[in-house]
Amino acid sequence: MTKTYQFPENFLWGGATAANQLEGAHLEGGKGMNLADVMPGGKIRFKLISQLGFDFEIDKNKYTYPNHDAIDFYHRYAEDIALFAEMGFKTFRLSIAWSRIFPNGDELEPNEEGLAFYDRVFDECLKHGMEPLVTISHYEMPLYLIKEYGGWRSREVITFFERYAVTLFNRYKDKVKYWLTFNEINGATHMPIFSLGFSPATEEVRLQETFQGLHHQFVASSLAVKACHEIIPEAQIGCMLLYAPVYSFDANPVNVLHAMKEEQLFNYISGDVQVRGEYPAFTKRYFKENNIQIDMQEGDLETIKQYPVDFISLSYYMSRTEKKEKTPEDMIEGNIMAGVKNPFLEASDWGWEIDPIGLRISLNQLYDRYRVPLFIVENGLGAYDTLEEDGSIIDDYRINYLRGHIEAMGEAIEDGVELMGYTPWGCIDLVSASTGEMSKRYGFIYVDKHDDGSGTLERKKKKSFHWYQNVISTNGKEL
Ligand code: BGP
Repeated sequence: MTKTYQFPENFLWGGATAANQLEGAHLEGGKGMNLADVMPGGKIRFKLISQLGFDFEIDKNKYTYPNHDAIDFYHRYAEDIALFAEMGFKTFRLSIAWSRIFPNGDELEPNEEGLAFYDRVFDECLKHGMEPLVTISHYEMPLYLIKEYGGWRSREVITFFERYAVTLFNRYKDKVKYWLTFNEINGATHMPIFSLGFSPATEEVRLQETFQGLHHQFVASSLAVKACHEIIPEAQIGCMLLYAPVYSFDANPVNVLHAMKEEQLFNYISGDVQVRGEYPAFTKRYFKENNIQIDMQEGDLETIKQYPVDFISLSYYMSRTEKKEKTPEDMIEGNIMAGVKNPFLEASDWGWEIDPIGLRISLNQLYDRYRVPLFIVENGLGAYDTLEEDGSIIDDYRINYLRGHIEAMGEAIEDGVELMGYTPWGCIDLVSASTGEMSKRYGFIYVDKHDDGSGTLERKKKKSFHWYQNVISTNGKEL
């Protein structure tokens, strides 16, 4: 007999997206250009994400820019939200494009047309009984802030971000009760350009500049938490971590220690600062040994201490395996967070190792360390889908992936973890962040749009649409 799992009565089932990956209409409604608008699609994208010294001075005629049109959610949001409602979503995670609200980023007054757009989107969600879960910043910093201020290198950006966040809280205080500050904030060490809006010029300055930029974001995030609690006392605001537990390749203590250090660096600095309100003890030695001197202003550490987040949200796609001495042949290819190949795991077509047990481990680790509620706001399988002649899409591989991860969540809840909800990534097919292409699909809803820009944009329900609908209506009892 298959086991059934007990999810809390008010569990927030839903799906997740980000503005730059689905809205399109990149120059409509008074929106300014942002980071995603200048990130080309295709193989070059993957290179640029992790490359040092990326300055956007590339030959623009050589590339495509799929984020410009994306899947046109800007005009089709009502149809899409109705489909989410049909699946039974209790919540819908989306982000606000900063440059729709402040086109350059440093203006004093917001763009009314941008604010009005999200009013319409939130009203549509609420009409269907769906709670909006809003990421304030998801890889879409206004380009002007990047070019004129150097992105999060600059301390001044804290003020602009705070103004932006306060504007959102005031405007949407009656509509939005769940907020997230920075998407995958800890990803900055692997994908600086996405998270920080700049990429350090050389290896020598990489760590110094990355942690300085992160420090600015930590302060900005705390100020957003403060403002959120003041303006919307009943709201909850969380941080967002890119979480991948780090396994040692074997039982050699040298490798175990190495994996532990990677785990500390990648998984715990951002969590400790935003939840415990302090830099973890190990950073003292790490910063010293790596010549990192964070320029802090008086009051920064107090601000961080005083305004921790209410909950932790995380993306979970894979685990990572590490050993101290490795050769290129040891590595798993295609993954942004390079690690060595784990012989026990299968990988997706993009080299992301599939590991549902790793999710249970992650949830236990996070809950043990922080004791605040957790929310999985991204998880899923990027895959090539085939549109059959009769118009159907039989995505059993996606169903199997999600089933395994939902079972792991059920186990973690039995372990004692407090889990608020689950919003699988890309609930409707959208532009991939790492490839900038459409062919890496995550959705329950297929969108007729292709890597070369062609397609009717028609939406079609995949097999997983009906499967997930049943998961939600049985509150996770039928998987
Ligand atoms: C996360 C990002 C998302 C998203 C997802 C899947 O890192 O927060 O924006 O795209 O990963 O990644 P990809 O689109 O590269 O498959």
